[in-house]
Amino acid sequence: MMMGLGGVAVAAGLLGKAGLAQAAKVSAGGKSVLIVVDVQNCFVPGGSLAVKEGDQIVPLINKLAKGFQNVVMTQDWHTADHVSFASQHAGKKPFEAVKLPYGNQVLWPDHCVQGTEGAALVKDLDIPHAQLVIRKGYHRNVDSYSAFMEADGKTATGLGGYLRQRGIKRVFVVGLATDFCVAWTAMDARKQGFEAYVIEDACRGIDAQGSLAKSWAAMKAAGVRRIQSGDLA
Ligand code: VGL
Ligand code: ZN
Repeated sequence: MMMGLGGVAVAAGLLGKAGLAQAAKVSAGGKSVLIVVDVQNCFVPGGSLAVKEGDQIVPLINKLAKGFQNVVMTQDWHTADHVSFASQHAGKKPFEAVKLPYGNQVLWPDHCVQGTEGAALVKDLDIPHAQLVIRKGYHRNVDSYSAFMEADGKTATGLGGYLRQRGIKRVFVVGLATDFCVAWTAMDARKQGFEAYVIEDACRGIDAQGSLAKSWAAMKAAGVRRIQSGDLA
């Protein structure tokens, strides 16, 4: 049978529906947690590392959170002289990369410095039942995009143990930025044996040099499920 572009589109559509039907069966029950990643002033318009439309996801996240008994929030929480800041590397500009002992590190504008207004959670975030706020990236010499594991790949934040001890099996991730902290958190959730879902429309990406598409490919390969908020039961 010949299959033109139209056929491919239909097949893709069917696949999309199958994924949707499966996802719709997945509810945010007691064994699930919503992880709200880095919805902080620095990452929304007006902030030092602003993610385009980063503020627009806040009402949706508030609404989604009402459907979860278990909610964890994260805060990027750097020292003022953090190694991920371009300002700490002579001659380097934000969005360039350097090699560090643990691997490649993209350099960023100064952001989310411990105790500053920029590091505070966005004030319109309205999730009073959130149970844990996990801070990450507080070691001067190591970044931590993931809420589970620092960028050295061996220093745990403790979140995996916390979730396991509470009987959590399924992790839903929303927030900022899709291609960095959301992606790394979701992939590490898989590595630690959790089911992982990223709710795409409740995230926004930085998309530096194709990083958004790359991150979705990496997440797919890691077994992370890409869903939309409307796919939730
Ligand atoms: C993030 C870059 C640097 C994030 C944090 O939250 O995605 N991105 N620090
Ligand atoms: Zn950071």
